[in-house]
Amino acid sequence: MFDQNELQFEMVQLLDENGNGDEQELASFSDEFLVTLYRWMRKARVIDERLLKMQRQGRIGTYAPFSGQEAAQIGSVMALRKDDWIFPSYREIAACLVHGLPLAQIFQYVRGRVIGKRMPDDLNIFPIQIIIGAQTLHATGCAWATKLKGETQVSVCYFGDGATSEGDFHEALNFAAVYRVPVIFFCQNNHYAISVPVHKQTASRTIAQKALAYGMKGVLVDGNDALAVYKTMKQAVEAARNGEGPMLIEALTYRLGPHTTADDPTKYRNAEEVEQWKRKKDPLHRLRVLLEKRGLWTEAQEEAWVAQVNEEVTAAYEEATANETGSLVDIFDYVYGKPSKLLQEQQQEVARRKQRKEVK
Ligand SMILES: Cc1ncc(C[n+]2csc(CCOP(=O)(O)OP(=O)(O)O)c2C)c(N)n1
Repeated sequence: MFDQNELQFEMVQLLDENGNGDEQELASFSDEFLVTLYRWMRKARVIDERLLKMQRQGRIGTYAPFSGQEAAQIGSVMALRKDDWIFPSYREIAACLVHGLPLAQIFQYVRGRVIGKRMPDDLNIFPIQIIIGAQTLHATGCAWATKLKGETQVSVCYFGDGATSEGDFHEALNFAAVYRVPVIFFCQNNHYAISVPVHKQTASRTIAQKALAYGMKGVLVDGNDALAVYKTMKQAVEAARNGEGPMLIEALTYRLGPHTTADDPTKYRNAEEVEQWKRKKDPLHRLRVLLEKRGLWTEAQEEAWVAQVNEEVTAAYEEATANETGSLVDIFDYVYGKPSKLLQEQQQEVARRKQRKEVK
């Protein structure tokens, strides 16, 4: 009889909470790589904090912050080739930036501009997905197409723990494994689907173990350890490129902020839990300690880098908002190919309000 308690998924970790790890293993990462990785993570944190403030100032719309998840997103994207495909959800802003999406376009997205969802042709990034889990199927489909065409790109699908409760997730994994397509399912288990804790989403001890039932490899990795994420992803991508089929990676992490700017996390999480993750497990702190030990980073460099990123953010915002055109009336054009009667009526109502200068 199968006993799920016998299933032991050890968590891959290279760097502990104090920036220590197996010396030989850590020595395999070059100074240059570590600095680039840290600079991206610090940059992403600054951008996230600025976006949160800008939402409070009314400059952008509802926003889903990713602070706490930088190691999972950046560590994983850095293991990819530029032409590999990524399938982000609304929380994967850092992943998109590292894969090449300009910051000005992120502003267009968070300001609700249609162009914000239209990915540049030279980037292999699918439009940011809001429907939970839907991108798992798109990723499987894309990977299947790649395989049929004899191309070598790998598809990487990002989603949260909540998405694993959706039917799409199970269909996507099943199909991907049966057809051995080159796709990596990368779950950022940040412990909550809005207010619902992960233990109410699944009775499995881990999300990684779900892979076994589909006949693919599953790995549980410390998602706040950027080096462990990078190494795990590198192995998964190489295996997929070599025709070994899909893999499910569960990166255990924590969202430090609210689900979005529209909710209050104090209603469903206790302060002590959040403090623990903030103080002890911050992914930036852990990597920075290692950098400092190697003499690669100082407080002065940190300050200069933060100041530079802040300037970049301001410039990107100004670029994105300089020539904004369009009106609220236009959004109805993009809901269906052929608009329904109800939508047409709503559009006309908004147009009337626009004439009365009640909306833009
Ligand atoms: C199909 C679908 N159902 C419900 C929602 C509403 N919704 C938005 S975010 C969210 C929770 C998602 O949690 P998770 O998958 O863990 O991702 P996270 O937000 O933590 O990154 C839900 C239920 C949605 N967007 N799509």
